[in-house]
Amino acid sequence: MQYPHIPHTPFDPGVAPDAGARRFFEIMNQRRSVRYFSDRPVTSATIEWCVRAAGTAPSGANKQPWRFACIDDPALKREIRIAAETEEREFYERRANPEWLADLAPLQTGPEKEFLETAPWLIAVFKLSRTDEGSQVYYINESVGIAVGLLLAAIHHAGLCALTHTPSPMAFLGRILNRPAHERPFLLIPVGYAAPGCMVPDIHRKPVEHILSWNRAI
Ligand code: IYR
Repeated sequence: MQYPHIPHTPFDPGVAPDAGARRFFEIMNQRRSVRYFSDRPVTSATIEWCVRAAGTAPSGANKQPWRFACIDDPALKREIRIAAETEEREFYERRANPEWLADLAPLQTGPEKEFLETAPWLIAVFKLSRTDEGSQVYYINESVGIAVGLLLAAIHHAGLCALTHTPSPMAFLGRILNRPAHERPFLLIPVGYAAPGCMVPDIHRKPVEHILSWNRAI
């Protein structure tokens, strides 16, 4: 059986590949996770374009096993904050082991999650354990992880900031947001502008030699 195929249209960056790749790196290298948000509004159209970009991600058998629940309702944000802080308190006081807490020390995180109310938008990312029609999905974490990477790139490209937040466990998200059982919480991403004077930890990215290996390991 023949399935329809269409000609591929290459994307033309208008510059040489190395210049294009470098330009993108230089934009992405300015991205930082932010924990202090301004309440400055962001339009729903902006959020929609970012989600559309996320939805261009490749996925196992093109099942697109993701859903992005976008929340700007203050009462809902408050409810999510309260539930997340309950989990976070448990994490910081009991669940996290000393090594984990030591690793988090430079980030100065804690159970208080004010950003869940201050940021104009929360994007709750869900992974689908089945399609909406009930059929199988494949490589779910890989697929949704790639989609979130594109989402973060789009948010950054729009001049906005985000935080990949992982209150754990996140079952409360499905409950509060009324999501069906085949949608499993993946990440909670506040989106908006950084607060004026926002500080970020002085942490650094690994040099390329530490993340890139050519051919075989020596
Ligand atoms: N979910 C907690 C703890 C936390 C864990 C990791 I790994 C981080 O990189 C940052 C935080 C919290 O959000 O505070």
